[in-house]
Amino acid sequence: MTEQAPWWQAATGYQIYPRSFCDLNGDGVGDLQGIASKLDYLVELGVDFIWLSPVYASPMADNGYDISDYENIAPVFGTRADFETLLAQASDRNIRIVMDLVVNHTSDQHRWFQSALAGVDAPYRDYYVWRAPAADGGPPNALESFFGGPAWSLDAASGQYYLHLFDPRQPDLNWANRAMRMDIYAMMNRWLDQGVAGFRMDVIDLIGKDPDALITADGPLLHDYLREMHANALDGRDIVTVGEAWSATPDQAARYSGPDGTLSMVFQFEHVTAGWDAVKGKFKPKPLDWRVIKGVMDRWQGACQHSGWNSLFWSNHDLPRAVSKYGDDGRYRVESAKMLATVLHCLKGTPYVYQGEELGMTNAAFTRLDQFRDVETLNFHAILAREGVSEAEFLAGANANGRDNARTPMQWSAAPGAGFSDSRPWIDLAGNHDRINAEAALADPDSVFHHYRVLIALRKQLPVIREGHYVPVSPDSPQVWAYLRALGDARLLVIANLTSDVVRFEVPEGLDMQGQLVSSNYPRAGVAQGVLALQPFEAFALLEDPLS
Ligand code: TEU
Repeated sequence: MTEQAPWWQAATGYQIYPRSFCDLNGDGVGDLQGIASKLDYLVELGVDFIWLSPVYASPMADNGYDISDYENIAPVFGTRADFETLLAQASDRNIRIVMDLVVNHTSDQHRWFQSALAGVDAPYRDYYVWRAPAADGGPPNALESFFGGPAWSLDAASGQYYLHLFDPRQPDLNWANRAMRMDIYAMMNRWLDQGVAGFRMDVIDLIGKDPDALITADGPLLHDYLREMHANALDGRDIVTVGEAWSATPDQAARYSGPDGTLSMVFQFEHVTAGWDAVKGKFKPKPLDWRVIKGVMDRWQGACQHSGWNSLFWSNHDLPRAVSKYGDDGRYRVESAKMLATVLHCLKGTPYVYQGEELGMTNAAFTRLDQFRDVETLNFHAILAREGVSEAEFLAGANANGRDNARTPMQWSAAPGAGFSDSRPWIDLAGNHDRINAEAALADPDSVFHHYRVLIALRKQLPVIREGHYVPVSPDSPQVWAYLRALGDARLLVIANLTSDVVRFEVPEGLDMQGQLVSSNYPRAGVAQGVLALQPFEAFALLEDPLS
């Protein structure tokens, strides 16, 4: 890494969904003290920063992504003092904390919105997006919420509709209002001045929306606002920022994270939405097509080869568990979880490990609708049921792609409550912590955990991983993902069998390498020559570096 490279280009992030991580105060919901009690576990894993999903005051309509007070901590998670203790104890361990910035919308319980409800001339009224009804008295236009249904709700007192691209309890902020923007920047600075190491920016590509033109993502003023945010809160600080941008495409990468960009990187989701039914969306998932996924990754690696920076992730709190979605959560759970880790962590960019992914935690496979907690899932169940989707069909979709899959309690041990809580948890356990848990993983040198630990360390050790050129080797294969990373004389060849079959793969001319196996999930001699018989979900990384 050249000396001026920012710290986060050699770093690995770890996402914590606080309500599901560790409950120390016995209420069945994770808390800040619980997170602090697990910092040494994160030190062992080797991660460099935590992306902490929202812990601000919130009525929890969307589990904290509906903020009612940006300055204070939700009592269910603890106190401001608990946060400051966590920050200090993480810092003592060289772990930075990045907070979740949710500024596309607030909770409807935020004082700004409550004040705005007083009338059309109320203070803060213009901090939100209000429109007169359409001629027929209905919503102003056909904008739909991402959680289903209209994106407009009527405020009967004023006869106006307000915009909410998510739940009606999450009114969109009006980014055209300069005073609102300045209040947001001031809030950001207060958290950064306290030592927060940056922000993950919730649906940041929506803040430039033009609702009258039916434009939500990537709106005309998006990058104007981001430049203003950068100038007023981010510039000159040694922080990391990652914008959640579901609309982002490779050709936009440089606008976000290039030399004239405003963010360190974005979370793009083309590899996620490629698996959704074009009409019925995520609850009607399509069969996995690795050629599409590899194509997305190839394009993003190419787009950020020389400028801009990639985030790298399989899962987060909104997505199904990686091993269930992209691997095999049955017979080959361990092998496929390791394979997914290898192919992701040898790419160029900053990897993010979602809590439990390092254990190979799986989807929940709930059998009853009353086990689901997610507002998006429950909203869509009501909508799709009205459209005739059967309970069984919806359950299958929710168990395949629903957000609750990632929100089952972290599995710390084989104890009855998985070591997550001594009380009944807010959401059911996934039901397999007897064999999938951190305690067992730490004790097993061949566990998924230790495979992640080695990969995370490799990123710090090998410049070819941090900086190397990315060359796809098997772009057209539906079964194998092979790629080369090259930096100077150093080469890293990554070959992965994406299937549960034994697959024969012919190593292309010029890539028959002698070298050192730096990562593998099967015993294999350290060469890659001729035709290889790749075992189910076999993946390895072979380093050839005359200097090593
Ligand atoms: O998610 C944005 C978002 O669009 C996703 O919720 C997406 O619509 C859905 O998961 C697709 O299935 C962010 C947060 O990550 C999410 O948890 C919040 O619910 C949402 O914004 C609103 O803040």
